[in-house]
Amino acid sequence: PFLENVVTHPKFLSGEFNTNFIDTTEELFNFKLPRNRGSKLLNYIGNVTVNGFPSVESKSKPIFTKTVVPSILIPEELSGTKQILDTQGAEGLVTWIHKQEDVLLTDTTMRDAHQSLLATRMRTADMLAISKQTAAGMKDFFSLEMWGGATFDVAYRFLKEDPWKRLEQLRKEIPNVLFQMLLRGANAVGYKNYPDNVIREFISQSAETGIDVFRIFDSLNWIKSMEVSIEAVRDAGKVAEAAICYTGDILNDNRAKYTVQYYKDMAKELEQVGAHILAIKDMAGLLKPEAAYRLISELKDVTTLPIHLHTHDTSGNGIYTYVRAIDAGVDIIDTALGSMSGLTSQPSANSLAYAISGTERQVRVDIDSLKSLSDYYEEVRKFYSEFESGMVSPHSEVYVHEMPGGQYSNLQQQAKAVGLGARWEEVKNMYGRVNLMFGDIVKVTPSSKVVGDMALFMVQNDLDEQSVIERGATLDFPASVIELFQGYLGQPHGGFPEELQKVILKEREAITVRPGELLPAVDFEALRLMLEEKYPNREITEHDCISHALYDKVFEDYIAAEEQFGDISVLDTATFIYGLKLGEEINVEIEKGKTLIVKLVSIGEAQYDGTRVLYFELNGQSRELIIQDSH
Ligand code: 3PY
Ligand code: ZN
Repeated sequence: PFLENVVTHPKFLSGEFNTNFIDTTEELFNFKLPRNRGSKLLNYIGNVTVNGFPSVESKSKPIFTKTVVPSILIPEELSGTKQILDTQGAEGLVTWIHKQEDVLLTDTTMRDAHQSLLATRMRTADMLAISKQTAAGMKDFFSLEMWGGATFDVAYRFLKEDPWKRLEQLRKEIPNVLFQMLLRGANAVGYKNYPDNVIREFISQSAETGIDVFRIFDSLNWIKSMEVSIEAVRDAGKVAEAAICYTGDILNDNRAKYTVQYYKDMAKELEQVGAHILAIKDMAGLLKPEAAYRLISELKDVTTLPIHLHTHDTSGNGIYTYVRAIDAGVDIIDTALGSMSGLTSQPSANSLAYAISGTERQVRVDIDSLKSLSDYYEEVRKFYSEFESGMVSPHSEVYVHEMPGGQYSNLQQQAKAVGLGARWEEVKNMYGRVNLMFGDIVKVTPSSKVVGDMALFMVQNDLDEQSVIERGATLDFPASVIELFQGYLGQPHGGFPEELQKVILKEREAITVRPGELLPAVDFEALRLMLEEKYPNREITEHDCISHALYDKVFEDYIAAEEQFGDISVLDTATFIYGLKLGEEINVEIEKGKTLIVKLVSIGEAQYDGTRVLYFELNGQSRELIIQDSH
């Protein structure tokens, strides 16, 4: 740092210095910033080494193979669907989609795949490392779903990184393929309805920062809750992809609540309210192959919108479903890279490409690139193995419990956290029963979370359908359950079961209007002033304001972590999750050209006050750190 201070000093650069330049220039000895950053980083490493990472049980750091970024040729000029949207607008893009004979693909590796397999824990660094290769290797893809859903709050909450930065950084590296996000309509990227101006502001900033295609859904399929979002996306000049959430089984006459006609009516209405593309969002993977053929064929009769199909491979029937959807004329489908596919994630792009090769409709993939990209993620996935659900083969019982793929590993973490890890089978079973108690509702975030909360509550308290009603007056139902039955997430198809609603609400009133009509607008100017006052050392951005409006506590905890540890996104993932082993040395590039060499030398015995002394070497200098052991 000293030499650096010298050679970057204006006096040195100007050449106007003499032999006492060093002695008389005090600021050359000002190393505070890097030293401070180093200490913060050591503080994080020391903490995670001693206390572990939330919900990671393994005590010792496994040995990982170094990830290898594949050598995919990166052309100077890359042009793809992004350029079509940018030059021809959403309508132009839709016309282009209609002209394609091939089936178009959306890759979900950076969003739904890790949300569904790894409890959403994949860090930006692991995506960014392969972003240029992604731009080249997937240049013919329709889009990359890389944002939204649970990635937004998990980034702040557990990864201690800013989701907006992820979007900015990836956008810079991948200029050619449309970026797609999952937007929960009036629930944005959260678990509750927000005021309309928050939704508008969030969409406008997402569009500005790099999102092109917004897949908008409502967790109860209530179109009223989707309209503000659809309009805001259109206003931003982006693509409004409105989704029908698929539940039940259109081929089963005993599940008569959600029929083909129900979905057709919904499709027509979504077209009327301004959708550019129609998505079928099969979040749990319940759409059986022949049902897919029938549903898409019949939807094509009532709408001219391109159809984009999303499924999860939990049952193992995903590729079969896609093949039948392709037969029926589906326009776009969602896949993940091989090593991040299958089980609760999307079906594999690599497998699908082989499955349909030689048939009439093709997918435009460079199979060698897909293989290389997949190989990279095969190694990356191992860093996050502690967040895997333990599912190792297809689970056909998903047709019974109907749990969304994106919820599976997350609810399992939640069950562990409340001490129900060993009763996971019971929780899953209860999940299906709660759905029926609730009147067979659409289950997708956040309604799926409510069903999950109720299932955990019932298992924990040894309740069943009958005892909930009988003992209801004395039960403290989870807040999310009360809010659902109050109508704060909107209205389900067919209404709420009345008897249960009374039991849950007790004296509380329920609403039937759109919650957004009642919620007061957020005053963003006042919010900015409040944040500026609270964090005088931080330059408050528009992104900070909207994030605070969505998640005040999560955002403030993130800022606190950032103040305590600095920017920990620079750490490699193995160290981020497991800390350092005794004697281990790592290089951390804290910014371009600035590397810290960190070595853990010793960990002292726990003291009477629960602290331990850790010795590190930081760039060769000994550093002592006192860490509170919270075990
Ligand atoms: C989400 O909203 O996060 C989902 O993935 C729903 O399927
Ligand atoms: Zn999904």
